[in-house]
Amino acid sequence: EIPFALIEQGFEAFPKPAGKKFEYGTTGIRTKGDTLESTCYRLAIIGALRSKSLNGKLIGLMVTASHNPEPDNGIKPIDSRGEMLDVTWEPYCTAACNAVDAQEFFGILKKLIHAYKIDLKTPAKVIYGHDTRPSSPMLIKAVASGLAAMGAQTIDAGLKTTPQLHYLVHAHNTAGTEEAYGEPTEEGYYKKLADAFLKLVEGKPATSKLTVDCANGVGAHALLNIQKYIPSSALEIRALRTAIGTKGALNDGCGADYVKIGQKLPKDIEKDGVQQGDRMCSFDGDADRIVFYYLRGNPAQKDSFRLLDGDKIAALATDYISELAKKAGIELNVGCVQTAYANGSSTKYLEQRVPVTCTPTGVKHLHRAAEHYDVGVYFEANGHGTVLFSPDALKLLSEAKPTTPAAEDALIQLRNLVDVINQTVGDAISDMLLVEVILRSRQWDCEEWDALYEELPNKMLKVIVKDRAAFTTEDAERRLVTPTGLQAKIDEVVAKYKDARSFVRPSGTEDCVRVYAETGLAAELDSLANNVAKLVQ
Ligand code: 16G
Ligand code: ZN
Repeated sequence: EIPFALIEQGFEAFPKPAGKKFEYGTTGIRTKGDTLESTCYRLAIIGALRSKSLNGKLIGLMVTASHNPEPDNGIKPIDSRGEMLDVTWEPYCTAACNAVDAQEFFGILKKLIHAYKIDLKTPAKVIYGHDTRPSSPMLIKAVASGLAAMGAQTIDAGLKTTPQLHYLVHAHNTAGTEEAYGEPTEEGYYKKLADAFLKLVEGKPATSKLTVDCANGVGAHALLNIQKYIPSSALEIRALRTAIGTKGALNDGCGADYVKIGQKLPKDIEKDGVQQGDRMCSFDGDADRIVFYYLRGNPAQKDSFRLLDGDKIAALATDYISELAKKAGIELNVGCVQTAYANGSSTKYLEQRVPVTCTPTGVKHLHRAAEHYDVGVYFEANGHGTVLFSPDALKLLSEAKPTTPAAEDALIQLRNLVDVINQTVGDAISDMLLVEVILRSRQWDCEEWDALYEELPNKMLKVIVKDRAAFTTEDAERRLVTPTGLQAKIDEVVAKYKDARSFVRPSGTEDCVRVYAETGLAAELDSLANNVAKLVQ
């Protein structure tokens, strides 16, 4: 039986803001933090049911709004293998969060229980964590209350990066099995990554120091901690924007999103003595994204800023892994997954080397597509991504019997790469180490990496519209289906520019529509972007 009476108490204690409509978006439900208590309470109950439906496996609930402004927050359920929640559950989540009274809410729960044949006697087990936002403690209370009403067994993971919570879910559920992913603790996470990293860079001369912008978020905490396991002789890190406790600082003028969208340095970073050639990177607010950058040539010049985004990381990783596999004498089908935001030059570069798939925006889509390859490298241009090794690939790697020392060395590198890469989701800390390993191994700095290909000039605009739901897309978001006739008009505009590409899609995380534009001629970029944006308004 479902404890309706108990649930109803919390339902009334965490009332839904009148008139507010919630929607399960790209990564769960995300909006202003002070409107989310009812949602957190209700998703906790659904989370408990999800765990029951998976035979009592641990599932996760992460309270975060990633790169969004500090007053925003969100809640993201994590499935039992550390991946995003099964998409067929999303409509139930949306409906549950919008239910106007307890009766409607119970009706939705009953439907869910029926649809997934959930045995209510199965125990539920849920782990929850949060980032550094001021609204997090209040929302965590609502989560805990929902789980208590369901009698779920809980683990309060406290302050965590999003990828750490994904790691913990997967590590808990595989503990003691053949696929054990790692010790299911935060320390275990640091140890696993650090051990693999140290093995990978052993004997390779250290390059220059790495400057890290932690977005004044939880990434600062994780970076500080992993440095306990990675001595500065192995990786010298200069951590900036680490003010976790400072009100209003999170993602403000810093972080991966600020750098990527603005194609510029974090605000005022010159004052920290950043110099030409310094290798720098930025995390986002929950440390599941990373972009790198440096200043090339005269720092006073506007175009000296050079971004090495998710696309460049994908190119770097794809080449490296393909080479290692070849050296190790192992047949691995390495493939790459991108979204429409991937720079045209990166797609061209990758397509000359490996199969490339394009999916809609959002990790859940990329992740699933990457599972179709032996080694699936997936990165969004914004810096969210990872590399997945399939069970078959892992088997090949563990059983291979290399015949030469060079092949053996390559094989060992590949095995350690699997461990340094967070296999559950994109992870700024893990991706940072991956990039450092590859650069070290090639004895490259940013300039050599940057030279893989030259990006086409590109730009993203945010357009506020009356109803973003009126915008629907097809072909992995590259074309609009509705509003009717709009795509034809966009095509007409784009045709007027050389080597141009542009598309329009509704944001899955903000109330706006995004316009992406890319052209062969930098001087025409603003004109293209503005003309497409005009069509949308
Ligand atoms: C979320 C997604 C990110 C995506 C972004 C797009 C995850 C974990 N995060 O942050 O991958 O690029 O949304 O936002 O899936 P948008 O729909 O507002 O453009
Ligand atoms: Zn994020």
